[in-house]
Amino acid sequence: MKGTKLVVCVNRCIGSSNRLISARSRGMATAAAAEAPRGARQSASFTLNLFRGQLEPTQVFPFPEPMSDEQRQTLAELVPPVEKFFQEVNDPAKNDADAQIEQGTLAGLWELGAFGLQVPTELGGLGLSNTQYARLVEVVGAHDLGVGITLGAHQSIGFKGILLFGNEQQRAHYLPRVTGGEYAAFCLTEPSSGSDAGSIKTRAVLSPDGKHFILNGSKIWISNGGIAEIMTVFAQTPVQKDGKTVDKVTAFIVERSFGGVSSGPPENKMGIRCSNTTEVYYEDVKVPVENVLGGVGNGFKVAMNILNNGRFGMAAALAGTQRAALRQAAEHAATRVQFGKRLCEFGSVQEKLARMAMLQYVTESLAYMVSGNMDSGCQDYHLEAAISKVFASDSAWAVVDEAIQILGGMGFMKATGLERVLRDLRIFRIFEGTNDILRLFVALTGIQFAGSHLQELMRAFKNPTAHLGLIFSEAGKRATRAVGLARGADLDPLVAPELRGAARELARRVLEYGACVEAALRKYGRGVVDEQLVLNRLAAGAIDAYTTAAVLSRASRAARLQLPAAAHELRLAEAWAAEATERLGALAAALAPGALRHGARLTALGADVAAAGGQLARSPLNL
Ligand code: MYA
Repeated sequence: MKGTKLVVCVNRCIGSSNRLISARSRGMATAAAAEAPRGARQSASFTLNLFRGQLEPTQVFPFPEPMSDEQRQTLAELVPPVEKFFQEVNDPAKNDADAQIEQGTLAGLWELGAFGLQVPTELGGLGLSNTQYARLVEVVGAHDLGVGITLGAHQSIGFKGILLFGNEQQRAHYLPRVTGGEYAAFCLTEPSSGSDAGSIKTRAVLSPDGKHFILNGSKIWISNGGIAEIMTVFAQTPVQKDGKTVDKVTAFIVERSFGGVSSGPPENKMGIRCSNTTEVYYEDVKVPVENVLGGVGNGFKVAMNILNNGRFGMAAALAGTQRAALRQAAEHAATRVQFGKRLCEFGSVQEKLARMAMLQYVTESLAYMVSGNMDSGCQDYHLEAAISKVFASDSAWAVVDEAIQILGGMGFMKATGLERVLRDLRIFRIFEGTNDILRLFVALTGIQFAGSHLQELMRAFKNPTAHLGLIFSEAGKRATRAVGLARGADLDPLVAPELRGAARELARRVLEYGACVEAALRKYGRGVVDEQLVLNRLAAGAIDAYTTAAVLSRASRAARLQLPAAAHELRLAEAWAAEATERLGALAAALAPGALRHGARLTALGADVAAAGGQLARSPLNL
């Protein structure tokens, strides 16, 4: 009976597309279900496996050490001049006030090679790995996020498609140019297409002679939009599918010099003011067919993979931002005297500093874990990269806000610089995939993965003699979980002795997490894609589990190598793990009917407010 019920719900659920929001999703789900792949996908991703209640340690333990001695040496030579440049040449306050970067600063950055960090040396770049790049980006993030976006929009997304998907000619033609002084931009977002990236309207149609695509449309909020000569542009193109002509997204390399490309004035923004953000218009732009990037009709995947590939950079930059803010707050707390004591002697200030240090430590651990995994050739890192972006941008906001709180009135003054950083930070929770969308993306992708494994189990039941191993292991897992005897994966050999308790707790919570996912699959079936409150809670759980594993791994490495701050790192990791696993322990209750009834109460209230166009309750004064 139990098995039958599971088959029904799994079949209902897993074939569904994980389209996130739009109404199109429901229509597409049926078609996708019919095409559901047979056989469950295997993955070494820590986060994907969480959704099956499985703690997969390979990408997390031991902490990645991807740099060769030579790479370490190169990095050691690069960091000091970049630090010096940002301390002595770049003026973040002036950049912010002028809403542009000083020409001398830009020239200096080109000179340093900062615009081509990961381009192979033979094509004019510095040829750095992701981990080396992360370290330099951390320096930029500690000093000037507006400059960071100019650099990042250029190389993290602007020409990244050419680096990742360009053919030999495209790479040879364009990469020397983007390292030699020509700016690049990534042009995806449109007035009616923000989070719903697949709904873009810009179109490109093949010319009658078949030599060009004729591109028409417009893009908004394009970083480097007014200065870029070379752009990765996404447009709908007609393609043949099952005998019909349908629109599919294609990526193009577009040069301003092709003609028909123009930009609006720089946007007047809350933060990252010195970075250039404009609209970009395309009017009958003739794009040579050779400039299709990644194949006609493959543009959506090209866009997603560029974004996946660059997200860890945001975590690295924001680890630097948090480190700098924490330093400022700690220095102030150590010197400012009130009520006859230094601020740092008050428990409430100590708690704030501790929390800020934990968030910075977690962010930094995520950045280097993802970059290290990518450098080791791992392909399945997109959920971890999304988590690193979400966690880093939420944490940086909290850390800089608390730094301002500790500095008090001083923190509110422009002279301290923190108000600028807070303004700069606000956009990080919005762009490169809003945190809200990325949380849904993590939850839905994970659920789909878990669903495919459950479906495989159900298939095994149809022919039990051929699949006894799978059936016994899964049945055993469920039975021990049901009677509370399951302990989860044994991480003892992988973590420092001081962290074994925390690691066992994590392993136990991961098992429970898998049970929560399975319960959601049983309860909602395919409808789970529309249960955003459930999805958000599952995403929060995945973030807690992954961040805990990351810090347990990093602190264990510190202990193993007897790093100077190892004892402190162990305590940071233990403290984070205690808080995060406690939240994980509360997940089942958060998904229980009572808690969800409260969620439903909130969604109903939200719908009322939206319908009324604001607060329904009048002022008690009724005036
Ligand atoms: S650039 C603009 C950023 N815009 C976005 O990020 C858009 C956000 N939207 C999306 O990501 C997608 O539309 C979502 C999917 C996720 C909502 N990896 O039906 P679907 C596959 C791989 O779910 P949708 C900016 O902000 C999926 O499996 N594959 O799609 C500049 C499916 O495949 P298949 C993925 O419901 C900021 C297919 O696609 C992914 O339409 C400047 C369709 O999926 C994925 N992630 O929505 C930053 N997602 O068909 C500067 C989906 O095979 C950089 N799929 O089943 C700063 C750097 C830091 C500083 C550096 C200093 C130097």
